[in-house]
Amino acid sequence: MQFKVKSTLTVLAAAALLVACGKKEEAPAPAAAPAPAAPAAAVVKIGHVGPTSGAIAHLGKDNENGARMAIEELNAAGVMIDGKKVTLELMAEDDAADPKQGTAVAQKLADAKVAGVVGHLNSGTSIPASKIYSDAGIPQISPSATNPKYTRQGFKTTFRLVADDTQLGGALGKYAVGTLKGKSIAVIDDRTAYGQGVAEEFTKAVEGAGGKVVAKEFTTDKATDFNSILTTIKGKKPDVVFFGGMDAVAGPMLKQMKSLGIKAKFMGGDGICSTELVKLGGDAIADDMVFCAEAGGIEGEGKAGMEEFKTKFKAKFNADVQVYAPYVYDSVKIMVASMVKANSSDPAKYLPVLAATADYKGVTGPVTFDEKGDLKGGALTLKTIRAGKLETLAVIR
Ligand code: ABU
Repeated sequence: MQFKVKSTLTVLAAAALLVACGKKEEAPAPAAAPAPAAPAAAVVKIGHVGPTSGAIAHLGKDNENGARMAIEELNAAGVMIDGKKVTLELMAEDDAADPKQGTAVAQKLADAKVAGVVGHLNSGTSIPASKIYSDAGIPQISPSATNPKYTRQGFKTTFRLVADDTQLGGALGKYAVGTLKGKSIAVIDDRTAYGQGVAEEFTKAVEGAGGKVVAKEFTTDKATDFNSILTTIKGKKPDVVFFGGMDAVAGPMLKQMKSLGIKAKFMGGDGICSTELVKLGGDAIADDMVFCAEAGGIEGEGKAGMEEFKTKFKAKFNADVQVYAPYVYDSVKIMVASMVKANSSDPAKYLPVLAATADYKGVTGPVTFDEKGDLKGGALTLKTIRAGKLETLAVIR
């Protein structure tokens, strides 16, 4: 009522003023009340790091797409933290699989105050980066780094969603001797934290199972010519060649083995267990010649969820999953679930909740972290290539 009286008086005064000025115009409408300010959208930044340039860019992009898919799904569903709807923002960075670039990018993410980081893809980048995240108190989940050291540095911020090289090398070594009946085995590694580590674990397991390592050679993760080491190996007549390294090197190595007439079985860890290896190796890969293991595995009812993930991924990115996109997807979702449960995206507040993750139902299987931040009861999936496709042979626990 008070407002009405005031308005009426104001309008009359304005009309009188207009008459006095000799203008005949309608009285102006009362000014509209300002709209209430929309609450500022809370943005939670999540970092992802992988090599999206260089020889294994296909793996880095696969991982990054896993993060993108999780974040888009979470934003579409709506994430509420502390009574507010938050928008998750992906800060995707490229470390080119290079340890120096890895630490530079980790510092960039720490300076940007990301709430958490999923990555890096490689052990050689994840390990040095983990110190930077630990110093900044930022939780980090690697979906693919398998060198045991990564989670054995005493950092409370470091988590891993896959099995490690002790499991990978150990299982593959036993398989080489026990199932493939390898008697003389050659071992090559690429001198990276992953390649050298998994090759050492494989060697220990071969020798423990009574097999003989007849040659130990090394190359680099950037090499393309293996003629010299393969010629040395050929002279030792191995029935199995193990390579600790990634698919981008394994593909050309397989082609050169074929050119040199080396007929041995070829084995490797998760770094070669990709869709891309089939293309890179081409016709140098015969059926049941290549054996590798993914550092995770699902059985039974969980398989349907994984197939659904792969179908959605293909429809969205027009690409098949290489290896670790589902592990990245789960890592992002576990991190955000911890924020929601802690009712805070402040790393100091949600870190204890993340560490206490128990029986989270992911597309990669149930996730429980142990006291080091490792996956409890991690599985492996042993695979071979048949008719140009990766085929699962067994899930090993
Ligand atoms: N685990 C294979 C690829 C990543 C890494 O550990 O370097």
